[in-house]
Amino acid sequence: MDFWEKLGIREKNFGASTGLKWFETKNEGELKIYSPTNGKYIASVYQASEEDYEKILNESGKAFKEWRKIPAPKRGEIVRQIGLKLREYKPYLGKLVSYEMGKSLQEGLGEVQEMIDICDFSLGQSRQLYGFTMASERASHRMYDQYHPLGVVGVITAFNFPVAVYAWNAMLATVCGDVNLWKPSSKVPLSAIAVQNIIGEVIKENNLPEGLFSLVIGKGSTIGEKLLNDKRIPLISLTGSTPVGRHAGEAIAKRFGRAILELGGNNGIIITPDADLKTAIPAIVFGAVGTAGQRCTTTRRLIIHESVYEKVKDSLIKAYKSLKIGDPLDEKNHVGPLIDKSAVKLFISALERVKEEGGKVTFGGEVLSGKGYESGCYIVPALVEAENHYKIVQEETFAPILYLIKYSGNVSNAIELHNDVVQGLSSAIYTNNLREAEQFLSIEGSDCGIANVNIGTSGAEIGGAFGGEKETGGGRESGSDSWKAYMRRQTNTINYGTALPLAQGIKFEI
Ligand code: UN1
Repeated sequence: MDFWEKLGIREKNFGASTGLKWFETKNEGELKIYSPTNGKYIASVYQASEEDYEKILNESGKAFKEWRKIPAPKRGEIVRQIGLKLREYKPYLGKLVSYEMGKSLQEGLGEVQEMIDICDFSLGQSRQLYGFTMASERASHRMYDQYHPLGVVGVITAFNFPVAVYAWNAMLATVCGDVNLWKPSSKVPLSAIAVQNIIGEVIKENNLPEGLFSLVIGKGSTIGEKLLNDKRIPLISLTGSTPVGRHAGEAIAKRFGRAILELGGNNGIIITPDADLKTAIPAIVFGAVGTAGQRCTTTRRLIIHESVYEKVKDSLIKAYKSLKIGDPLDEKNHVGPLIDKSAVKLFISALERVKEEGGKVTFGGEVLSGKGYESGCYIVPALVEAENHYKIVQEETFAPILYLIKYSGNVSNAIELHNDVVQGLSSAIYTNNLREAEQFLSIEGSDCGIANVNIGTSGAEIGGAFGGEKETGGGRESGSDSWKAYMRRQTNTINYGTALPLAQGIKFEI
């Protein structure tokens, strides 16, 4: 397979690196990676040891002391070069992401494009790490705030976005003067190794220090726990499920570390009587079955007005019937496999549970077998008629199950149902009625971190802040002013006068 050789993936790979240096530990177990697309073995990764982890942290600490002194625009230049390399490797890396994770080739390439875009964004940001100047209440005083680099940033990523989410964090952190330690999901470590190799070229060409970009592939129970509890890591950005995030958040809070948590979503789209179904239907289908329902932004609930319910349901059934399921590297297919067989089990058991609660599977739900489906990870995306209060509907099942939920009356009722879940990541409304749209975006509207009108819930651009409320964890990464989370803020007040006026008018004379 030429594409993974181009990316420096070998038959056996090591799991710990500080940049160009790789640690050659072999006794911590070997991860064997099979493609969910065809069940075929790809390559293996030796997991990192706790000793490797310590060595990495040592290097990172040293690298930070150097890197923080480099002017931010010069740090931006390094990120610009990473963006150029990614452009060069995009066809190969996109393909590897698709082959290792199982998302469509278009989406694999899209992930690499997100990396490129965040490099460009971060380059611009590198000249804009500014604070405010405030008017001091005291004469001859100047007050302002400034942002300083934070230190080692730990980036823990999930299997569903093997490369993009790392870049959202790492490229910003890099221009902010931080150094990165990446722990990718053990389900997709090869894509991470490929990225490490690509960045390695920039490290080499610029003679950058070891420890600026480190990678650790290892067990959650050892390496993961060390990261969470490590006082030398002031910020951890974690993408994962709500239970994982709850555990991580507690551990990080205990040591007063900072966390950017991007956890589960239970994203809904409201379809009002005024919705333009011509654009709504493809948006819903892409949102529900894209990445085989394994995005945190996947559309999971459709809250449909009763007057258009049957019409929407019929259109969706028709659209779902036309979906081509199969090898995601074959561009004619719309839906690839789930990540592994345990994900298939969760899909099946969620459908069982919704039936027990009174729901009706209107379409799909089968596990596919036979030619092309040998991996056992291919399923038919499901449409399920359900009610919002069902326990299973309240949960995030990481699979393509779309719950069709009926509402009556005005849009306030739909919003109430929409917000009645514990998660708060992404949301959307389809309507051509200005009042409904504005209400959805108002203080009485969606309680999510992302709220859209007439587009779906997934596929956010990197320019906006990404993340959500409630059990989604409250973190924001990527665009807007998310960069601030990767720096420490300092308020500075300078007295350039000859007197000592105190704030709040307090008199103190000696
Ligand atoms: C995720 O699923 O963790 O908005 C991230 C989207 C993508 C990112 C999803 N840009 O769907």
